[in-house]
Amino acid sequence: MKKVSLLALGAGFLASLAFTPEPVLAQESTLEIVKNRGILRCQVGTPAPGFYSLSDDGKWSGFDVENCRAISAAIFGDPDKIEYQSVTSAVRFTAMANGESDVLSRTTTWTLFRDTQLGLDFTTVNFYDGQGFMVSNDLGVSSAMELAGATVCVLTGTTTELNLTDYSRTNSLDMQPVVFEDSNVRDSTFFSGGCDAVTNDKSGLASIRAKAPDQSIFTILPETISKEPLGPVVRQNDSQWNDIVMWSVFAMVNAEELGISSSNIDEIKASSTNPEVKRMLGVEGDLNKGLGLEPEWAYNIIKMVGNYGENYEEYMGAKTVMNIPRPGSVNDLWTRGGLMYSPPFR
Ligand SMILES: N[C@@H](CCC(=O)N[C@@H](CS)C(=O)NCC(=O)O)C(=O)O
Repeated sequence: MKKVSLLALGAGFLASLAFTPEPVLAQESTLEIVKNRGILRCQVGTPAPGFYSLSDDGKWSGFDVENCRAISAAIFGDPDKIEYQSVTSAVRFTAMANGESDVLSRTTTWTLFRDTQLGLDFTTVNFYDGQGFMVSNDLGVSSAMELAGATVCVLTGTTTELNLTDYSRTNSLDMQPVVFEDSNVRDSTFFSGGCDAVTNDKSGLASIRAKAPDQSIFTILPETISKEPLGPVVRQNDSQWNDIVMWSVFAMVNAEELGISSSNIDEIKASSTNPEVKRMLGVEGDLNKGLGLEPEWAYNIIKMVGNYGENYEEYMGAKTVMNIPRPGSVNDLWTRGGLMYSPPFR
């Protein structure tokens, strides 16, 4: 009896396959979910100057926020169809894995473990960084190697925490981690002398210092103890969504390389004879098709959000509180000796 019903089930299943011409997707794609919702859920961190700041009237801005806005512009032709989700570093990957966030754009380092064991995919790098230490000038040290036995404020769930342990062990420094989940508490503890040093990505240290009541009393030490390639993250096994996020960043980088900015884009769109420019801005060809977006997706990003260099200068550059000069750095364009490089728009 049992055998028969199983066979019947099998036959029914085969029959249903025979009458189902289209392959059925196991689950809705992130693009469909986002389009149907009409809002992109973009995860940022606890407010940190430069990367993701929150104004008194509830507006987010910053270098990583511009990735969220670029993705929104690419999908909706509107950079502000976004629900920002601000969670601590410690729970950021859980909020991605359980489907709460569509994308994570928040100073997150691409590592092998994170890329392969958390159900996530790293898309690309939008800021190359490395970890350092910051101390109060009063401490009188000029090198991390002088921090033997020092207490060091550090955020949990970060590569920072792991690198600190590695560095201390490698150099027999016996550093004493003082671990926090909330970056505000880490920062206020450091400012009030609760730790000898604070450690983070060097851009993160600039961001912490920007929050200090008196910035002049702190120094970032010269050592860079790790590689921290930072970039947006998506859930794995959604290749089209991965492509949308990745190519949204590339559109900003490639625009800079081609000399297209938010202010000159309309003029260039109307007059350029460069085929790559025409393809990228949706004047010619159908590069948008595979992404499932409108032909103007990249035009909208550049027009509404700007190119990579514009955003760098606005949030990270020498004229900002972050004061991380770009010329000749790893975050400059490859054509000027840096690592920012977009694959071709063809
Ligand atoms: N890049 C590291 C560290 C990330 C990190 O600590 N970011 C700093 C940037 S200022 C921070 O304090 N973020 C606030 C937060 O994570 O809530 C990682 O991916 O683990």
